Amino acid sequence: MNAADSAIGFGYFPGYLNRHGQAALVAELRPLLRAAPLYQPHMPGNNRPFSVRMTNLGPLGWVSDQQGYRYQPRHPQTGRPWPDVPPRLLEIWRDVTGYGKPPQCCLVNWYGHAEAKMGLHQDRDEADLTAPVLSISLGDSARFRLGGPTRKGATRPLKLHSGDVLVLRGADRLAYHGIDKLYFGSSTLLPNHGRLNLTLRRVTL
Ligand code: MD3
Ligand code: FE
Repeated sequence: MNAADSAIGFGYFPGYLNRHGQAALVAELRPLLRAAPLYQPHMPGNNRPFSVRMTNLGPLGWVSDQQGYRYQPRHPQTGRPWPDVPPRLLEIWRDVTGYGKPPQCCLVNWYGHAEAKMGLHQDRDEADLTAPVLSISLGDSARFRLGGPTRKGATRPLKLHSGDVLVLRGADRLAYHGIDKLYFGSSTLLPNHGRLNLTLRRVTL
């Protein structure tokens, strides 16, 4: 499937990956998550821990700590460069976004317990806000909320299932969004349940 024609707004590709594709991707991710372990980030300012654990792939990883949000080339705990983005993910990026340049960051979010969520926020730590953002859901289903350009506006719920792909571009690139509910145990993809979300982004111009 090629989605380059949906040049603006948000694209939703339910079931983009079938069960086999999902399992193959998880198998590819396992050794990368051993090399760059999931860790618990903290909020800038109040230093509260995220309920989601994170790691990254690619030349630049998104991190959050008491100093702020930023992209950096190394894992904050191991000090090693992030593992490469696997070719299969670069292929999905090309296929779905049609964007000319490859992603520089694959943020891996791990929702490992029933209460894990992500509050309403914008993704705007990237210098290149014209590039699309692509998200892949694996494992348990979750309720995603997509709002508008301000925090106050109404939000639309969208239930994301394993294998679903979302692309945000154009005006929706700066839409407020979050995950307000995890349907823990709803998928059999991962042995101990939980949800993995992969978010691919361009960072620099
Ligand atoms: C809408 N992750 O990592 S992915 C994030 O499921 C993040 O873990 C959520 O929001 C998750 O920043 C949602 C869907 C998504 C990703 C990027 C977006 C939606 C977006 C960027 C702009 C607008
Ligand atoms: Fe986000």
